[in-house]
Amino acid sequence: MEAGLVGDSKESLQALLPLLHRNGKRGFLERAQRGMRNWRESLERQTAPLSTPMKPQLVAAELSKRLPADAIVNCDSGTVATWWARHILAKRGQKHTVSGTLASMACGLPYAIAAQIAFPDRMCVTFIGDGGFAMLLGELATAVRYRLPLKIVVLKNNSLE
Ligand SMILES: Cc1ncc(C[n+]2csc(CCOP(=O)(O)OP(=O)(O)O)c2C)c(N)n1
Repeated sequence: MEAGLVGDSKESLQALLPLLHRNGKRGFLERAQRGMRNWRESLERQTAPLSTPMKPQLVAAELSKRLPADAIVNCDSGTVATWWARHILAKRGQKHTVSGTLASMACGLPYAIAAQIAFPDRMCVTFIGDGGFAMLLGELATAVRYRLPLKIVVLKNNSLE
C-alpha cells in the first residue's frame, strides 16, 4: 500500500475522482478490453451447441435471459458457482448471492427461503447442484409450509463434484 485512506468508500472515491488524469497510453486498457471480448465470445460458444446431456452452461445462460429485472438469485457452492458466475449476468436492480466465504455447501435453498420471505413480491431463484440441494433437502418442507413461490434450479450430475 502506498497511501492508506480511511473513510466511506463512496465519498472517498468521489473526492479522489477529480484528481485522476486520463492516461494517454491506452494500450493496456485496450488489450484488456480485447481479452474480455474474446472471453465473452468463448463463453457464448460454450452455450451454443445443444448436446446430450445438456451442458450446465446452457442452463445458466438461458436462465439469465429469462430473469426479471429485480430477480434475487442465490447460488450454491460447487461447480454450479462457476456456471452462475460466468453465465448468469448480474444486472443492476437484481440481487445475487453465493456462500459468504465461497465455500459452504447447502446455502442455496435457505438463502432463497430468506430472500422470498424478505421480498415476497420478487422472483427468488436458487441455482444449486444435486449435492448441495440434498444436503438441506428438509428445508423444502419450510418452503412449502410458508407457501413460498421459490424457483429452484437443480443441476443434476449425480455427483458431489
Ligand atoms: C458443507 C460442505 N461440505 C463439503 C464441501 C466441499 N465441496 C465443495 S463443492 C462440493 C460438491 C458440490 O456438489 P453439487 O452440489 O452436486 O454441485 P456441483 O459441484 O456438482 O455443481 C463439495 C463436496 C463444502 N464446500 N461444504
